[in-house]
Parts: sequence; C-alpha cells; structure tokens
Amino acid sequence: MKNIRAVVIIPTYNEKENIGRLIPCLLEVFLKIPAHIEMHILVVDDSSPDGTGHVVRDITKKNTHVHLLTNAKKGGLGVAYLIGMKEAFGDLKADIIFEFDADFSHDPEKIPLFLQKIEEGYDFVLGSRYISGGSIPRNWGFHRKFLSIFGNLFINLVLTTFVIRDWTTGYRAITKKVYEAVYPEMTGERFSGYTWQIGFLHKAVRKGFSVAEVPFHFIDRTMGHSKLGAEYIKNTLFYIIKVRVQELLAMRVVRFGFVGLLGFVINTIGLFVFSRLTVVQNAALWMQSMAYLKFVNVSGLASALGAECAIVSNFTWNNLWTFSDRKMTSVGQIIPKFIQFNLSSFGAVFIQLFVVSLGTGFTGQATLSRMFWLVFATGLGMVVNYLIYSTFIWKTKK
Ligand SMILES: Nc1nc2c(ncn2[C@@H]2O[C@H](COP(=O)(O)OP(=O)(O)OP(=O)(O)O)[C@@H](O)[C@H]2O)c(=O)[nH]1
Ligand SMILES: [Mg+2]
Repeated sequence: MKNIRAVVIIPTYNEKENIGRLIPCLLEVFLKIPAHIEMHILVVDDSSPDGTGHVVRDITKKNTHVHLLTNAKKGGLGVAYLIGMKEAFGDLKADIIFEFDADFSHDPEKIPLFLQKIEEGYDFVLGSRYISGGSIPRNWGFHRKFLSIFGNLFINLVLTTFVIRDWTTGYRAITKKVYEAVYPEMTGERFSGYTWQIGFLHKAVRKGFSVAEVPFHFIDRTMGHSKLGAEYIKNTLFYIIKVRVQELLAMRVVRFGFVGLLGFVINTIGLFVFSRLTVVQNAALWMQSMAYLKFVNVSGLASALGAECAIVSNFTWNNLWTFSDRKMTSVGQIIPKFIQFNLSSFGAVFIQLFVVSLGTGFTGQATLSRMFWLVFATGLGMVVNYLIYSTFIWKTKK
C-alpha cells in the first residue's frame, strides 16, 4: 500500500482543560491505524489567554508527531483552518487533513473509519450526526436541536443538494486534491467564523468531489466554553442565500428568464406611455388614412412600439449578460443578428396567436381556458426562442 500522511488539525481557543487530555487519546487511537498511514497532530492556537499553547508546546517537545502553530490574535475558526491547512499540506506534507474539535465532541475512535473511506476513493469524509448510528446530544435545549436539524434541512433545500445530511459538522477528513481546488477560493472571500466550514464543503460539492459520511455521536463539551455565537446563524443564512442567488444568476436559462421578464415590463409600460403620446396618436391617424393600413389604431401602434422597445432591451441584455461568453461586438455582426432576433420574436407572437386560437377553439373561451393556453403558448414561445437564440443567434464560436 502507498504510504500516506494524515494531519489532525485542532483549532483551539481557551481549551487548556481539554487539549492536554485529548492529545494522548488521539495518540492511543493512532496505534490502531495501519502502519502505512503516518498520523500527525497540528494544534492551531490563537494565543489563548488560558495558556493552551504552553500545554501543547510541552507535548511537542516529547512527541515529534505533535505540532503547534500559534496565531498571534484570535481570528476565528475559518482563519485557524486556513493557516492550519496551509501548514499541514505544505511543510508537514500531508495527503489528508482532519478537522477536529478540542472539546471531546468528536469521537476519536472514528478516525480509522474516515481513513477507510478515503482509501475506498472518497475525496471528502464527514462525521455525520444525522445518519443512522449518529446523534446529537439528548440534553441540548430545544432551540439548539431545532437550529441544527432545520439548519441542515434549510441548507439542503436552498442549495437543492440532498446528498449531504450533515452540512454543519466540524468533524471532517479532506484530501489534498480537494484542498488544492477549494483553497484558492477561500482566501479571497471573507468568511466569518463557522460559515467558513459550510462554504468549504459547498465549494467542494459543487466541484463534484465525492463525499462520504461516517456516523458519530456528538458529545456535549463538559469543560471550557463554547465559542458558538448568535452571529453564526445570521451569517450562515446570509451566506447560503447569497451563494444560491449567485449560482442561479450564473445560469443561462435564469438570465434569459430575467431578461424576458424585463422585456415584458418594458412592453407593458411602452403600451401605456406610447398610447398617450400625441405623436403616436397622429401617426396612427396618418396610417389610417392609407388604404392598406386602415386597420391600425392607437392601441395597436403603441403596443407594437412597446414590443419593439422590449425587443431592443432583450437583444441588448441577452448579448451583454445571458450570452456574455458569446458576445457580439462589431456592428457588422450585430445588425444581421438583430434582424434575425426580431424575426424570432415575431415567431413567438405567431406561436401565441396560433396556439391560443387553436386551443381555445377546443376548450372554449372561458377565462380559465384562455389563461391556460396563454401560459402554455408563452412557455412554448420562450422555449422556442431560447433554442433559436442559443443555436442560431448566439451560436458557440468554433
Ligand atoms: N484557533 C481558534 N480556534 C477556535 C476559535 N473559535 C473556536 N475554536 C475552536 O474550534 C473548536 C470548536 O469550537 P466550539 O466552541 O467547541 O464550537 P462548537 O463545537 O460548534 O460548539 P459547542 O458544541 O458549544 O462546543 C474548538 O476546539 C474551539 O477551541 C478561534 O477563533 N480560533
Ligand atoms: Mg464544541
């Protein structure tokens, strides 16, 4: 078997009572791990005022597999993991790192199971409280249970990824390839405290890394104090909604939908404004004076002008935004494409005329029947337009 190295990163802030007992426990578990996996511990301490760093420093003198990284000031969990991972995958030459709490909440006995999953080929392993064999403490108050359970449900609902049961767990094993793909994106964005954890996992999931979950019973801390603050909930909500909106806006169909909606609004406002303009009213009268344009009236003309404004807006925004990766810039390109775009938009109007007439011919002229066919025809028109836009007007550059 290939020799690999795993580093258990433990961020600490005032964990003096815990860390001195935890490290020997971990070293005990390491003895049960196959010899080809070399285990190390890296404590990232934010210069804890209680002297956590001194306790760890003493252990490092006796055991070369225990390391201490001291952060000059309290920077939050995200920063601690960021610098811890950099050190572990850098100087300590890790292939895998673990994220592990100092307060005995994470059962060290599960570490071999995580490693097994990694050797089976998984890129990312989570210690899960919400799969069979895992649990949250019975003595947690109602609000903490509620937040944890519904928090996870909420994240899955908003991100529409139901592959992960425990998003908020702090017990994780991460391989180097995940780190290399995700790390560069974690440094630019500002993550406050614990949101960093969700952000890291989310980016890994979106990049298609395989995630396994290992069940464990979360044990409530008995010593030291929790650093989990109320801002965590607010920040998490904010982060999840923000990334989801960004993800949706990056999707071409969603952009197309927004541009279409804006076009609809412009069309409606256009009809209203143009029908009140004297110049449009006079133009309608002038057109009526011509034999072959007798059918024109003010509403019809205003509506056509509104539709053309919407077409101009749709064309512009689709070019700049929806199809920004295939943007046309020269006038020589834009003019013929704009004409095609107009024809395609008229096509959608024709589809509407055809479908609504034919449909209501079958199901009658009741409001509900008309509404149904209108919605159906609009939907159909949008699909057809989208296909025309993406295959003909903004076709992929060869
Ligand atoms: N270095 C560093 N470690 C931190 C910081 N905040 C929290 N930690 C550590 O991160 C781990 C998890 O923090 P906890 O306060 O236990 O948070 P929690 O487990 O979500 O909450 P509890 O269940 O209430 O304990 C612990 O080992 C903390 O000491 C920080 O700002 N810097
Ligand atoms: Mg804890």
